Amino acid sequence: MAKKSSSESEARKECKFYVNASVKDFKNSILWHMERSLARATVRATSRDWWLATAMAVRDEIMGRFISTMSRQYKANSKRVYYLSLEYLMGRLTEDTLTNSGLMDVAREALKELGLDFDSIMASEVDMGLGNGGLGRLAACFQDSLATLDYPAVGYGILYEFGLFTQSFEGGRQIESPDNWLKFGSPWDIVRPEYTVKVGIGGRVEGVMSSTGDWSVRWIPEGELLGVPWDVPVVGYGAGTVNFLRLWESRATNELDLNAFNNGGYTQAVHQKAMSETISKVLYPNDKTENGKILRLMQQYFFVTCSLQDIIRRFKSLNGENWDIFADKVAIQLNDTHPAIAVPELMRLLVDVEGLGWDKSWEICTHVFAYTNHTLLPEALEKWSVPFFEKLLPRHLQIIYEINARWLSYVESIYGRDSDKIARLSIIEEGAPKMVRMAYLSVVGSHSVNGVAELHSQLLKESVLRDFYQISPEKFNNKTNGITPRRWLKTANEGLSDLITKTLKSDSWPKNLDELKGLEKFAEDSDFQKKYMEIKRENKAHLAKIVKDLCGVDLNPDAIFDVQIKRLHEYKRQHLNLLYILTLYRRLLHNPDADISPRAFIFGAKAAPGYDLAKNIIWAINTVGNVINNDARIKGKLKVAFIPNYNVSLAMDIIPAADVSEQISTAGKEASGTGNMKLALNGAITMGTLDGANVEILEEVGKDNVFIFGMNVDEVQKLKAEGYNPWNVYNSNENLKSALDWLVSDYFMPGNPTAFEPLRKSVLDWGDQFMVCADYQSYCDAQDRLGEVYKDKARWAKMAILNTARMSKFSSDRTISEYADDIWNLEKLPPRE
Ligand code: CR6
Repeated sequence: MAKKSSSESEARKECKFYVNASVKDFKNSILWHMERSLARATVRATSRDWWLATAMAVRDEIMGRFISTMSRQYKANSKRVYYLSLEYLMGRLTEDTLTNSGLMDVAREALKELGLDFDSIMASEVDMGLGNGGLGRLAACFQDSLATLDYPAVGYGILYEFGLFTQSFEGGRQIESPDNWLKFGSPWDIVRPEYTVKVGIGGRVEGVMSSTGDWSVRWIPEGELLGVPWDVPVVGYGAGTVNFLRLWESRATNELDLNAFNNGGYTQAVHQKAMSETISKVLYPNDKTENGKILRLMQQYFFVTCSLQDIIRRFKSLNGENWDIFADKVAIQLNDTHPAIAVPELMRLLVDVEGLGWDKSWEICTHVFAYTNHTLLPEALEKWSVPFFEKLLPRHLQIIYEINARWLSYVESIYGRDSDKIARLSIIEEGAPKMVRMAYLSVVGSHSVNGVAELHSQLLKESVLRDFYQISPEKFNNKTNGITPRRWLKTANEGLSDLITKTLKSDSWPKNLDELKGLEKFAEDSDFQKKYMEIKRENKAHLAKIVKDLCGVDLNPDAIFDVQIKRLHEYKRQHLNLLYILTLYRRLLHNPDADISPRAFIFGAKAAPGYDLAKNIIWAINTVGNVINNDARIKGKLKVAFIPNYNVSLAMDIIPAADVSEQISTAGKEASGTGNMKLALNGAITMGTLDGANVEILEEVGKDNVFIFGMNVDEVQKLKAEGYNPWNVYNSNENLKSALDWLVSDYFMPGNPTAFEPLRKSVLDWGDQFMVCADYQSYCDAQDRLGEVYKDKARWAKMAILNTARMSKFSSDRTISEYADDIWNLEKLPPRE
């Protein structure tokens, strides 16, 4: 890109790009790949062919930067951070690479000269959806920031053959189908067979005597498989640094076990091979963790041992056996407890394989590891049964017991023989069966424990990890999540990006988001307001087309686009939103001329396939929506669209078009949220509870520029303690009663009035765990207020602009800088050119 430069303004900072290509060269490169890589005549080329050829052309441009980054980092022997995450929700890679390498305008022009429409060509790329939601997308944003800030980093994970399932609706109900994203390969994955590693599984532990008479322990695995690494380049903004994700694929050790084959065991040999290759087959589709599935534990161990072996190989190739400096060269961040098995695995590799003593190895571990917690929900705190461990990882179980014994004797040295305390702090939970508490293992094995927003980090210390905090308060810290402005503003919202660049007379804001503060002074400028809202309207019109296409629903771009996009979960309370929709609908039926601002309620959400209530909520929203959308009496003032198969690419179309951002979780339940940040950055006004990062969004934008409602954490806890009874609210609130009763009448589901009984029961008979009834009235009031405020166009525009202007705190560059300074002690290694 490297748009017009410093001449425009003294204040304007140069934003350097390290790759350059002319439109002509780029076009030739596309044509070259079309012929030589794809063996296609241009007249026959499909959109997918054009996308592939374009991806290959831009890939060519960044490969040099990729190699120079690796050799720079190798030569400097600098410390690196290794991010261990079971999920990466990358979305499409081509557009992002074009943005970050500065070739977006070049590629656009090149395709235009070839007579092609850039957007529809780019749409041929299948999303890389190797994650469930916020946690996986955060990992993706972090990779972008690490590279942009020139930090030496590798992201480790699994190359799932099937990403998060594809969602469709049949009669309004969710249907899942496999996401075979790799079916035709990906131009972004580069295989590195030379770094293949071996992974043991099962078996037994043996004591062995060394030649010097020392007694040691050895794990004799029963089976073995291979981890084959695939690298995905991660281009930083400006392409000064190109890091990579290294994703492991599981393979059988031998193509086929020839012995078994010769002995007539052909099917057994094939079966074994298939088993080994099952490990990296599919991403588990629960956004809060899966407990109890042995394959899941195998996935965790598989990617952890592959990654640690890779880290040790790299360390040794540069530093030999100088283990004293291991922690000066290596920082490992555990993204939730999913990679917690890394603690005993690194101990095993150091003690059993490298022959280091226990104490020395433990010191290394606790200097290297840091753990991020992403949720307080009890059902999401991972525990693995001891018998599982015994079967799958017998040596690791021993090591965990040893870690625990030492840890508990330390606890005893502080508190004496307080058996209650000891039971509470033990890594092993007593019971039948005994369980390994992975969060405790992570805390004990790490030097840093962080939450993902101020409130969440505070609650961690007060609740789930309270006992640990009392013993080691210095470990605990907060790192409020962030999002990359490259993808979530520059790429997703080109109209607004161009306006910002012109207004600030600077194109360096994607790398220095604080510059957006410069927009504040235009918040009341009517000319700027007009331009800003015109872009919003264009984005809404664009989304309306997509919605028409995918849902068959007509949305009016002048209506309020009220958006709730996130996983479907009771704590996120999509059903509270639905109750307001029902309330509004009822109001309109009573008075079709009521002066309300027309609203389009837009949802995007996948429910975990086994989560029945979440699916019931989807069905209810679709069913109610269908009735509302076809009711001529309300004159189109209300529309409901549930966009199927919500994913990163759809988010990039929805977010720039949103007026309202629904962040309505029960206070204390949403650790942070990151959609809230993306939406506010794009000028959507938050309708939210005082939960997660909403609290910090409020601090940044000011109370006049967000709608806050409902109980705060203290009030939630107080009401719970007093004995909350949702029936009391129901019986005393006519509107709530009517909405809930209406839902289970013949009106929405003729002949099947009990279809949504589970939803209704969950907020009444079953105790309303997430306090939907308790917050109902406050939510409706806030929504009504919002509808009134929207009528004042200038006021609304000012609010939206101030949201954009005041979001800089939530750049993932800020988050990553804090991790680097406070946790990893990591230095940047920028290119010298
Ligand atoms: N579901 C939190 O719920 C947070 C992200 C990223 C979550 C969400 O509030 O923003 O992590 N937690 O930190 C887990 O997945 C366990 C999420 O994505």
